[in-house]
Amino acid sequence: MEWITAFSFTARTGVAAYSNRHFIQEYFVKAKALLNLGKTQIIVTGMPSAGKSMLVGQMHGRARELYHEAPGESKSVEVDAITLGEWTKLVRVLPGQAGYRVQGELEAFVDNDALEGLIHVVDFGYSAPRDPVVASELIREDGLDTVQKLRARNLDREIDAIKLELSNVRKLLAKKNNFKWIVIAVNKVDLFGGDLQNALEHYHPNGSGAFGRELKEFQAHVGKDNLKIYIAQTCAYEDDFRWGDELLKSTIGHNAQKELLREFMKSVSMISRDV
Ligand SMILES: Nc1nc2c(ncn2[C@@H]2O[C@H](COP(=O)(O)OP(=O)(O)OP(=O)(O)O)[C@@H](O)[C@H]2O)c(=O)[nH]1
Ligand SMILES: [Mg+2]
Repeated sequence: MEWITAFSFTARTGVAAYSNRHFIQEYFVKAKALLNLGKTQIIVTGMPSAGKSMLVGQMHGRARELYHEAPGESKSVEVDAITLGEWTKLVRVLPGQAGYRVQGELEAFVDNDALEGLIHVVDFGYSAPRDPVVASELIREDGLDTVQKLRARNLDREIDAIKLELSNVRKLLAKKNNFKWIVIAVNKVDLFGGDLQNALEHYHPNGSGAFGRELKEFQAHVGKDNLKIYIAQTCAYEDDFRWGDELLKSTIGHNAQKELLREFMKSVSMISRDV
C-alpha cells in the first residue's frame, strides 16, 4: 500500500517520463476548451470546500489569480485545459454542492464516451461550511464543537460522496466508454502531515478504512484491469484551519507545497498519458 508518485508509478508500470512531442495537439485542445466545444476527458469531483477549484487552478497555472481572491463556492461547472506531460486534457470541475451539479453531470459525466479519468478530491475531514451561520448551527445545534467531531461528520459524508461518483462511473462503464482511472486526491496534507499514514490507511483500497473499502468493492466488481485506482497526496493551497476555538496551522511551508503539487501533476500526467 503506497501513495502514488511519479517514481512509484514508474516502478510499477515501467512507463518512463514523458517527452514533448505533442505540442501541436496541446494548442488544439486549448482552443476547444476556450470554445467550450470539446468533450471532457477528466472530471474533478469532491465535497464542497475540498479544494477542487484551487487544485485545478494550480494545475492550470491560474494559481496567482486565485491567491488574490479565494474562489468561493462554485455554482457551475468550471472548464479548463490542463497540460499533463505531453498531452493537454480538457478538465471539468463539478460543483461540490449537489444542487448545482445536475446539468454538468449529465453533459460531462454519464453520457461522455471521451471521459478517461476522474480526480476525486478529499480532505480527510478538514473542511468547514463557508457560511458562518451554517457553521455556528453545526456547533450549537449539532454539538460539533471540536475539529475531531466535525471531521467525523465530514468523513461520513465523504463516503456518501464517493458512493455517488462510483455509481456514476458504473453507469459510464456499462456503455461504450474510454474510462480507465480514478485518482483520489488527498488534499490539504499541510493540515495533517503527522497523520499521513492514517490517511493512506483510510483512503487506500487495500487499507482498513471505510472509504477504501468502497473503492475495493467497486474495483472487485468492475475488474481490476478495467479500472485503475490511485491514491495521491496533494496540497492546493496553504491555509490555516479554524473551527470553533481551535486553530490548526498549515505546517508544510511553501517549497514543500509546490513540490507536492508538482509531484501530483507528474503522477496524473503519467497515469493519463496513454489513454
Ligand atoms: N489548508 C489547506 N486548505 C486548502 C487547500 N486547498 C484548499 N483549501 C481551502 O479550502 C477552501 C475551499 O477551496 P475550493 O477550491 O474553493 O473548494 P471547492 O472544492 O472548489 O468547493 P466548491 O466549489 O464549494 O465545491 C479554500 O478557500 C482554501 O481555504 C489545501 O491544500 N490546504
Ligand atoms: Mg469550487
